[in-house]
Amino acid sequence: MSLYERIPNNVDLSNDKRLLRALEHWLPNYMQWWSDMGPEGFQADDVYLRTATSVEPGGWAHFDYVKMPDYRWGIFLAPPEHDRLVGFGDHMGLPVWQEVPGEYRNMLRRLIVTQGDTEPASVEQQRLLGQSAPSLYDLRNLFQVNVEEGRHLWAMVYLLHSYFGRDGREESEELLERRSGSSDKPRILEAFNEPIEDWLSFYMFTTFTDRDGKYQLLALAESGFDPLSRTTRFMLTEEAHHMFVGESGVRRVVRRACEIMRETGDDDVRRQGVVDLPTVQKYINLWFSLSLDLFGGEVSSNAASFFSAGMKGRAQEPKYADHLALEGSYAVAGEDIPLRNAMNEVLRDSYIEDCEKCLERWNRVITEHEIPYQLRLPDRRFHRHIGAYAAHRFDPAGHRLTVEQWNERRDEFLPGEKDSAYVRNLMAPGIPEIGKIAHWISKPTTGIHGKPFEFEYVRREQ
Ligand code: BYC
Ligand code: FE
Ligand code: FE
Repeated sequence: MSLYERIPNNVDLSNDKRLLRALEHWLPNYMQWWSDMGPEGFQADDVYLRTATSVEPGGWAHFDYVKMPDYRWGIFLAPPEHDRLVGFGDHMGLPVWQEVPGEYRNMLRRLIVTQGDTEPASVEQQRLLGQSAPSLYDLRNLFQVNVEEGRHLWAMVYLLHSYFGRDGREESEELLERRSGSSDKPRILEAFNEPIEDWLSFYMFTTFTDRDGKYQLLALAESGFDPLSRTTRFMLTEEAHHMFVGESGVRRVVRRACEIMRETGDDDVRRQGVVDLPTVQKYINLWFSLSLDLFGGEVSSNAASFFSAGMKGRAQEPKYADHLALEGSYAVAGEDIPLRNAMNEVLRDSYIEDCEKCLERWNRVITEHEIPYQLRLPDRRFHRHIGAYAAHRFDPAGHRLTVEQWNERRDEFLPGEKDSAYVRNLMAPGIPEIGKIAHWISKPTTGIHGKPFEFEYVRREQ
């Protein structure tokens, strides 16, 4: 079997000479990148992973032990929709594009590269976490997320290779050259240069930042460039698990804190070796605000151009009544902005609404334990670096602070050095033993793919 026959796909790869030639160059560099920047210390272990092998609803995933470097990263597009028409913007009602429209080439390339850049960035951010995993179940979930983000990079590289010629090949190489957190060649978007050094950050990232992924992918799934729409639609099926890992991870941390509070009656549960709820709140403040920045400026002519061109819509565009968005306005930072220019804010609003639901589910756990504490999302103005609120300081309730007040109170709102050190020490080293779990987190209610929690999700190399 040739290397290329091992790539699961539904794009007729074996007959696509152009794509094969491009991949021939790129694949060894990808493997080198994975070995340098992928999960550190576990590359020789057998991991119980799901692999996408088709796009059949319900039947696309295959579960088995695999060593991560042997993972079969594949190329999948959701099935075509017959006679699909552009659903919004200036070309509304015309047939969708199967090739890149010349006038929008740069715009599309930029959207695809920005999307693609986040995928390997997240793997880089998470590469040391394996060493402090609270259980084999969590370790496996981390690696599942990592290999799928790797596949999401493939999805964008497929588009670049197939539709953007030499530029696309160059961009694909650069996607492997930028590095999260590097001062030289950083990743494009800010949240993807932030370190993720402990599991609470990982669960927050997969809750809030992967959820930005969901909303950006939903917006791109509406694209009139059909190959982009079809790739992102399939990526969304994988994204659900990433957000599950995050939301259930935070919930288990919260549950454990509540249990220990009830059991010991100690209101300073750090003394009892778990994460106290005020610290959970600070991590929410950090990762929610970093993720809000990922939607771009509130008022954006880029966003208006993406929409007009029919390249990037709103999440679930068919839900809206007016797909031209030429009339009407949107209230942004106290001003009415022409709707097309407010598309980033419209998407951010859908996202915030979704995040609120997570918070409700976490708070339910606290309420069940009859503890008088509630977690909340900080105001959208809090700790922003992009857009209308970036120039000023705000507290989590959205009240304006002076720079002095902010400096003085920062560690009330965001994890400070002491908080991060506490969380890091609490979690290290990890507990990679069958059926065992760290003290600071509760067990998941179910295992993976019908297996019990006590399953050997990662078989350590002897
Ligand atoms: N950081 O008009 P503006 C995921 C730049 S996550 C740094 O306000 P625009 C995943 C912007 O580039 C989903 N720079 O924003 C999750 C522009 O630069 P120029 C990722 C930023 O262009 C977890 C300037 O500021 N996908 O998949 O409307 C794990 C003014 O821009 C940032 C996408 O993002 C920032 N946060 O929107 C793994 C979809 N924000 O023109 C994966 C593709 C803005 O002055 N990207 N800038 O040089 C887009 O749709 C848009 O590029 C953005 C920004 C929404 C990101
Ligand atoms: Fe992704
Ligand atoms: Fe993801």
